[in-house]
Amino acid sequence: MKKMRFIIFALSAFILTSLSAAPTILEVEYKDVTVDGKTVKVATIEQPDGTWGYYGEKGGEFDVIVKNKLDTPTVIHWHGLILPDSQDGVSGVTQLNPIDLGKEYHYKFKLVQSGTYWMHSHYGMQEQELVEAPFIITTADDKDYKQVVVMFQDFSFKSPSENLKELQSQSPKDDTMKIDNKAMPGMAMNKEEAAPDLNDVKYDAFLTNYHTDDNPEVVKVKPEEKVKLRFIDGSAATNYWVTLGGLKGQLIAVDGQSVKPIEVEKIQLALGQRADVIVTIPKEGGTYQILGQVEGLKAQTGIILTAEAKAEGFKIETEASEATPALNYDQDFLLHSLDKLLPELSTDTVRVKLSGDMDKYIWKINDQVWPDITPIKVKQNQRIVMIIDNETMMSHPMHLHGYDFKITNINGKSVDGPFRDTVLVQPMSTVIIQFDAINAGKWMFHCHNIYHMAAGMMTYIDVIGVKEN
Ligand SMILES: [Cu+2]
Repeated sequence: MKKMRFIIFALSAFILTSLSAAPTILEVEYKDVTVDGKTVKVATIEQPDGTWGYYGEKGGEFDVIVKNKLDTPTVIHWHGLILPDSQDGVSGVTQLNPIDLGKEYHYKFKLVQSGTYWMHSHYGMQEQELVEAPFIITTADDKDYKQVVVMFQDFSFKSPSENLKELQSQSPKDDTMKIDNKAMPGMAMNKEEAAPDLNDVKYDAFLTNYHTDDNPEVVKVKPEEKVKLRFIDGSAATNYWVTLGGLKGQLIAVDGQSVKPIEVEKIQLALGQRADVIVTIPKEGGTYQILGQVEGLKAQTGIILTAEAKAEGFKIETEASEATPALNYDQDFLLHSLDKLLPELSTDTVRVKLSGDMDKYIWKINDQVWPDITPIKVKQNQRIVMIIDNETMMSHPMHLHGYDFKITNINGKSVDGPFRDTVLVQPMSTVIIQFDAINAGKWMFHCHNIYHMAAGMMTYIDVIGVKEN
């Protein structure tokens, strides 16, 4: 009898664990969007029930099978996640091969963070083809808010390789041209005479959550409801100014990391970055356009929040009345992290120079061009102080895999800045970031502008494991 009871117990335990252990499926697949009356194929990452991306809880296990339903290989990177480098999804560096067409790959790691992250292809220039989705990790507090993801995307009818070819052929062919033309990207010149250079690619549209301005996503809200807007810049080469339709919001986190809340009506969001903003819908209800306006242009995209009963017929103007200025460092000066770096570590300083060769549209880190690089080697369990010098006329959203880093100095000014995984390094400027190199492994460090990355601006940091006694 005892034996029988044990068998039943063992069986039910087995059934329970196998139930809870069923991996989530994420399918990388094609999807249609209609832009200017033309319907074209882009890509997305969805669960079989249509959920876009992944939603998990802090402390839970990320146990996911990625199925490639595209007609090309792919590999998916979990942007901003702290994980073993074997799970980081970078083919040729941490994952031997990409996921071939029709094949799948099993990723597994513990969710030690919470907040707004995202996932995207780290294969070729597939981000421009919108192989991307949100990756949201909630905590118990999140039940107090209506959760709304707002991912900005840039869209081109041309393939990313056609766009890159155009950029390469537009480059100045001789030095005279370089000196005469102040607008040439990437050129070093005097700070006084230089205007920053924005937007290499001329896009056909800007989308939010795959929606165009004439058919925006409409989210129903209630009067007095608290809404957590989870902004993600999932664009391939576009930075945004985000506005809240006249609402005042509390900016509570950037790149998934909590900051001391500040009141905002407008925020800056660079490529790859995220921002969590809480807004409260007024008592009288109303309709609010939550917009991202492209840096340096009038073009805008966004979603609609409405408390109206009849939620139809909304449109977003494709252009604002005025062009925005370039992004700047103001926001990073205002933001302060709630977390601290570890106090007890010895430090190691790493210098990173960002430069460009505009004759050939080549972008470099420490004069090296991916894949011909020697990795930056550091020892595990040290505080890494990374001094990033941008010697070009374009800003570069520099992204480090597997770590959050703290911004500690901007152009010589010490700051108690936020933790981030992507920092927009402004033209002709210097930023110091610091991180505790706790996790050994190979961690990509690159510009998140897909064209700069494809044109060489990528390397990796090899955090070399130290054996514990
Ligand atoms: Cu760049």
